[in-house]
Amino acid sequence: MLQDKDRIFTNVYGFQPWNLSASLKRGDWDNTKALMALGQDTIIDRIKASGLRGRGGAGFPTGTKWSFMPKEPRPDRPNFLVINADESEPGSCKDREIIRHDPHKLIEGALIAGYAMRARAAYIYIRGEYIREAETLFAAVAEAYDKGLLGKNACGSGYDFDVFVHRGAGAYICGEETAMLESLEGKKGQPRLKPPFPAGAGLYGCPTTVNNVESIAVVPTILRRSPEWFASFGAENNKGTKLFQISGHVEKPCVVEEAMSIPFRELIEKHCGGIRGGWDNLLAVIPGGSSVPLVPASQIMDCPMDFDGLRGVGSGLGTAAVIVMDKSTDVVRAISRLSYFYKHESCGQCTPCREGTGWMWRVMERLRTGDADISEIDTLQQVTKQVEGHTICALGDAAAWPIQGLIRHFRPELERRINERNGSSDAPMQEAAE
Ligand code: L3W
Ligand code: SF4
Repeated sequence: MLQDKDRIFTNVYGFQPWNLSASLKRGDWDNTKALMALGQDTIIDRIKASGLRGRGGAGFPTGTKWSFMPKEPRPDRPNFLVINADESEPGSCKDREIIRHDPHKLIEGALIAGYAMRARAAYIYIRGEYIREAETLFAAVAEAYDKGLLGKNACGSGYDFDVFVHRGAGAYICGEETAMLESLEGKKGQPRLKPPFPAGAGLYGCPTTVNNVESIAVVPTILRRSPEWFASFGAENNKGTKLFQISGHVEKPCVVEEAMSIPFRELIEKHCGGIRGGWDNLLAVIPGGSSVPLVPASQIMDCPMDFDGLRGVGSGLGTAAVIVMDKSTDVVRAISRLSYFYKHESCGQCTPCREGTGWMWRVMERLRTGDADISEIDTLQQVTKQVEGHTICALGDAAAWPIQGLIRHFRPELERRINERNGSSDAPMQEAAE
C-alpha cells in the first residue's frame, strides 16, 4: 500500500484550504523557476523517464505526446496546451477533487508543462456542471497572477505564460479532445477526424497538446521528487501513483491515491472497507468508467489495477473509475441505462454511432424486459461490431464495449429473462460465466 509520504495529492480530502498560502505550505510553487531552469528538453526527458501515461483514459505516454510539439513555434502559429477538465465519464470524479482541493498543483503543472512544450498559454476546459469547482479555479488562477506566478515573466523565469479557464455547457462529447477544441473555438462540440492530431493542427489550427487534469497536476511533484521516484510505483509500463475513484456497492466509496497496479481486492479492502455483504456478494466490476467492459467477480479479484492487467481480463483502466456491483444489481438494466447515456450523448455526426447507439439501446431495453427473441442477442453483438472502430471518435466504441462485456459474461441471464417471459423456464439468476 502507498505510504502517506508518497502521496502527491496531500489535500485530496480538503482537510486544509485550497488557497495559495496553504498550497505554498504543502510545497506547491516551491522554486518553480529552478524547475523551469532545467530546460524544456530536460523536462520532457524526465517526464518520459517517469513512465507517466495519460490519466484521461487512453494512457498515451505523456512525455512522448509533448515531444510531438514544434520546438520552434512560428510567432503567428503559437503552441497551446489544453487541459481537459470536462470530467463527464460516468463514475469519474477525481479531477473534481483535484480542482476543489488542490488547484495550485494543476496551475503550477500547467506552467511547467506549457513551458516544456513552448506553449504560449494553457486553456483549462472545465465541465459546465462543475460550478463551484470553476469558481475555485478562477480564484486560484487570479491568486497566481497576483503573485507573479503566471503572466509576464512567470515565476521570474523570463517566460510569459497565460492560463485561461473556459466553462463547458454540459455535453459529454466535449471531453473528446477535438470536440473540445471545436467548443473552445466557439463552435458546436463535434469531434474532428484524426489525423491530423492536435499536435499538428489543434486549437485555431495551431499545434496543441490536450492533457487530462491529473496528468498535468502530477508534473511538478515528479520533477521535484525525481522520475525514478515516480517510476518506483506500479508494474513495468504502468508506472506511478494514480487516483482511483471507487463507487457502488462497497462499504465506503472514496477517491484515493494508490500505487498503480495494486490488486483489486487489496484496493477495496484497504480503502473501502470491503464489498457490501462480503466478497461472496460481489457480482461484477466496471473498472475504468462506463466506457470499458465489465469484469465478473471471479476475474477481477487478483487483477492488477493498471492498463495491462485490466486489458488482460478484456477491459481497461480508463479513468480508474471503479464501479462495483453486488448481487442485488440488475446488471442488464445497468448496461441498458449506460446505452441510453451514449445514445443521448452521441453528437450524431457519423451514421454508425447516431443510428447504432439508438438501435443498441432499444434492443437492450427489450432484453431487459425479456421481450426480445433469443436470436437478437447475436444480432446485437453483430451490431456492436459494426459500430466499433467505424466511427470518427471513441464514443462509438464506448457504446459498444459495455454491451459486448454483458453478452460475454452474462448471456445466461439474458436468455433466462427471455425464456421466463415466454413461460418456458424459471431458472434462477446465474452468476457470471467464466
Ligand atoms: C500525435 C499520433 N498524437 C495518438 C494522441 C491523441 C490523444 C492521445 C490518445 O480517447 C479514451 C477513449 C475513451 N500523433 C498520436 C497522437 N495521439 N496517436 O494520444 O489518443 P487515443 O485516440 O488513443 O484516445 P482518445 O481519443 O483521447 C480517450 C476513454 O478514454 N475513456 C473515457 C474518458 C473520459 C474522461 C473523463 O470523463 N474525464 O477522460 C474511458 O475509458 O473511451 O478510449 O491525445 O491525440 N500518432
Ligand atoms: Fe459523434 Fe458518435 Fe461519431 Fe463520435 S462516434 S463523432 S459522438 S457520431
